[in-house]
Amino acid sequence: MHSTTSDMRLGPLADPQLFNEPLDLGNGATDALLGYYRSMLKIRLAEEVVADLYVAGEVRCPCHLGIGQEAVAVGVSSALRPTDRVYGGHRSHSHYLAVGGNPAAMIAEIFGKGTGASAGMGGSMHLYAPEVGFHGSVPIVGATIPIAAGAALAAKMDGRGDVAVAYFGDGACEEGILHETLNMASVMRLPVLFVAENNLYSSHLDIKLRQPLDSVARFARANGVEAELVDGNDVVEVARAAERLVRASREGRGPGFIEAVTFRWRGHVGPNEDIDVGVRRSPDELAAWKGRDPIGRLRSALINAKRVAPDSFTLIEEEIRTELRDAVEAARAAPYPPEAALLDMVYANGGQTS
Ligand SMILES: Cc1ncc(C[n+]2csc(CCOP(=O)(O)OP(=O)(O)O)c2C)c(N)n1
Repeated sequence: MHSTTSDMRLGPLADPQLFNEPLDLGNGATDALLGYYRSMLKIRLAEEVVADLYVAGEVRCPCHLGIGQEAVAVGVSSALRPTDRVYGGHRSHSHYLAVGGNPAAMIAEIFGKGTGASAGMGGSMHLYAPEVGFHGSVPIVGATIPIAAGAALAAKMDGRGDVAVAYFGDGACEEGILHETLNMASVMRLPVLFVAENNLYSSHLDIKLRQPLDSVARFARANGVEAELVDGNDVVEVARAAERLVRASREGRGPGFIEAVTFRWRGHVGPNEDIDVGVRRSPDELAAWKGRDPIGRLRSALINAKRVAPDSFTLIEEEIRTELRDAVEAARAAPYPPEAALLDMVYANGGQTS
């Protein structure tokens, strides 16, 4: 944890020259740490594949890549189980994959194929894998925050200790719905974890131009919701915070809020690094943030501590690349959904209007 309850600024966490060192692994089990590594690398490589497909003109679906932000979803997901109810937004490949969403279904969805996670009807911003606890992502910024609270109410009524999770960005914190939901979740002691990925930008606007203070955890504290400000590029730290807050929710102690400070390496949307269009994003800033690479920092720590032989990393990467290659081939070969099915998933009655 990097803050006290009175802090309202990110302070050193927003400085990309800091926190570049290998992670402090503490007494974390090597198997679990290697699991985080595998999961983060799968997300990274899957998004690189998507970016390449876009550049090649093979897919045309708008894709918001979260390359650089992988540790947030992987750390949070380490505290979750498949009966929990996770919701994302427009930049949710990592949220879907980290709970075990099938990469092949995600890639097929981006191709618009019938085998996709939403039967090819939604694309990158409408992922869905309820069998692993991912109950959907929606492109309307902030839209899934109250839905997660509703799912948390249902979980509370079910009484089995399940929790809901809402992922959103710092930009979504400027919408009234976050504040209304925090208030209600706090009053009703709902088992919901709010996860704000503060990547310092909303589209192309620096948070300093949008908010008087740059730490969004202040909104949680104003509503009596326990909040932790963490280095979002430190998967161990994110996992520790998630574990603590999720446990509290499961035990009936109400909602929690994680503010994970991170940075996306690519543009707001699309495959390019948008160093030229941001108000303040410069090549130097991006290069510095790449030095705070969540995957590289875990890998170095595991190697330095002699917990994992370097060969193991090669093997993991090969396995993931093979899985992704197969996923792309399957997506290419899959059929588009039939035109007659266009309205099947829009209305509860299958498109019948009378
Ligand atoms: C209600 C609504 N307003 C505006 C948009 C356009 N829009 C899409 S993403 C985005 C930026 C969101 O920023 P943030 O919440 O910080 O998430 P990030 O993109 O940084 O992951 C905006 C303004 C939208 N999709 N929905």
